[in-house]
Parts: sequence; C-alpha cells; structure tokens
Amino acid sequence: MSEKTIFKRIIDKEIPADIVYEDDQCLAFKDIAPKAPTHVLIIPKKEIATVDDLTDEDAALIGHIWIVIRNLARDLGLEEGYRVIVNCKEAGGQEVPHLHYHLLGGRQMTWPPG
Ligand code: IU
Repeated sequence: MSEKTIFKRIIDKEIPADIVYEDDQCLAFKDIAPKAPTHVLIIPKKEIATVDDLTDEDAALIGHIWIVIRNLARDLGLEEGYRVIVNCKEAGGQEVPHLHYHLLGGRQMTWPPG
C-alpha cells in the first residue's frame, strides 16, 4: 500500500493544520508557506491525486468545492477579488499529490503567473 500524502494525514488529524472550514466532503486550511496575505488550501477528503485523476462521478464533489471556495472568499473578506489555482502534476508545479485548490487574496495578483 502506498504511503499517505501529507494532506491525507491532515484529513485524518494525524498532523495539525490551521483548519478554517470542514464538512463531510472537503477540508480547508491555511497554507504553511503563504504566498499572499490570505492563502488557503481547499482539498477533497476523497483521495484524488491530480485533476487528471478526476472521474465523471466526481462532478458533484468538484461543484461543491467551488461553492465552498466562494463562501470562504466571502467569509475571509476577499470581496475585492482573489485567485484560485490548481497545479496539475510536475510540469504544472504540483508538489503534493492530493488534489488541492489554492485560494489566494489580500494583495493585487499579477499575470502571467510564473
Ligand atoms: P502545490 O500546488 O502542490 O505546489 O502546493 C502545495 C502547497 O502545500 C504549497 O503551497 C505548500 O506551502 C503547502 N503545504 C502546506 O500547507 N502544508 C504542508 O505540510 C506541505 C505543503 I508539505
């Protein structure tokens, strides 16, 4: 059996995280190395490694995550705007192989990203 990812260990409460939201389908916690004044990671509790590993059955879950992101952005005071990023696999800059959405805000974002 493959080892748990660090995010699975956070879901299982084996290691601490600064959790800002949790329900039966997903978890949101502050990024340990924030790239903006607000930097929260939203992850499904289901173990999905990357965007490429999504199946048709995950459609409702992904829709739910977007609603959670919208609510979090509002609750965290990001009414001026924010950015949501999903890195996919190595060339996309993904380091942790558990699907996660970066919610970034509190400063002016620039384009294009690096
Ligand atoms: P990436 O898209 O896989 O590159 O993003 C992983 C993020 O997870 C990155 O921003 C890290 O700072 C963050 N992170 C974390 O919050 N807690 C951890 O224990 C580890 C990484 I490892």
